[in-house]
Amino acid sequence: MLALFERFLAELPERSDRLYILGDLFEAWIGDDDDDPAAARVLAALRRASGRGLDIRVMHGNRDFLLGPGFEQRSGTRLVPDPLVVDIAGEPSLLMHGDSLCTDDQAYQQLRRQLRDPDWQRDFLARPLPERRAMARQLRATSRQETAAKDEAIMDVNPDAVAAALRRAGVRRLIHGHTHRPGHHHLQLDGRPAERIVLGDWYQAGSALWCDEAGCRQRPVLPAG
Ligand code: LP5
Repeated sequence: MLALFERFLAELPERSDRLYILGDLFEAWIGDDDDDPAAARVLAALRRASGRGLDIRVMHGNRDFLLGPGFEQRSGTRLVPDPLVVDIAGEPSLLMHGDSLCTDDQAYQQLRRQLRDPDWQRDFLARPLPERRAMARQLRATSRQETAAKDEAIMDVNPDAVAAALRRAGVRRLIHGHTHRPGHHHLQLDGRPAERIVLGDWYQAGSALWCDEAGCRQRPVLPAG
């Protein structure tokens, strides 16, 4: 997938206005001093693409919420807040990672509150790199076990949370990832049409959402050959 992502960035058309990466770019980001070789390749690919003039914005995901200013410097990209409202070809659109919409997954929401606590983050980042790496590996393993046992339904977004987020932002289009359930959902919000677009993951193949005046379309990013 790393090579596929490198090629995807290298082949992005010059006329692309902007690329938004809506979180979980990394399997686990343990601090801006991370010296993982795979992460270094991702950073280098981002730097090359931004060096060509591509404007790349990155949002925190539940696995890389510790991306900070050091990451921005090393990648040539800019971090953006979650949620973020942007104008996409004239349509105000709400961009989110998506994890905060999974309100039925209470065990995760409790973990999220802990991990986003600035005091906890300061304490974690003060630990030596190998210790942080071991803790992250342990948490990923726990997460894999837990998600395998959880009811699928509670790991999806909650419809009321979606409606509330759209209303708060005052928009009718939401784009998010996180749930690994790519799709394009048409819904009614206060008697008017709205849409929720869910990005795919990059496990078996890649995928990207292309938006212009005609709307948004998901396109697979496939290995060459
Ligand atoms: O990521 P994914 O898709 O597998 O599952 C998520 C939720 N899991 C997570 C955890 C991440 O996978 C791991 C993040 C690594 C970050 C590295 C930097 C910080 C290292 C911190 C080291 C302590 O987000 C999963 C959701 C799922 O999405 C669907 O929404 O269900 O949530 C869980 O699995 C959480 C469990 O239900 C509860 C886990 C309790 C763990 C207790 C460990 C205590 C450590 C607390 C430290 C304050």
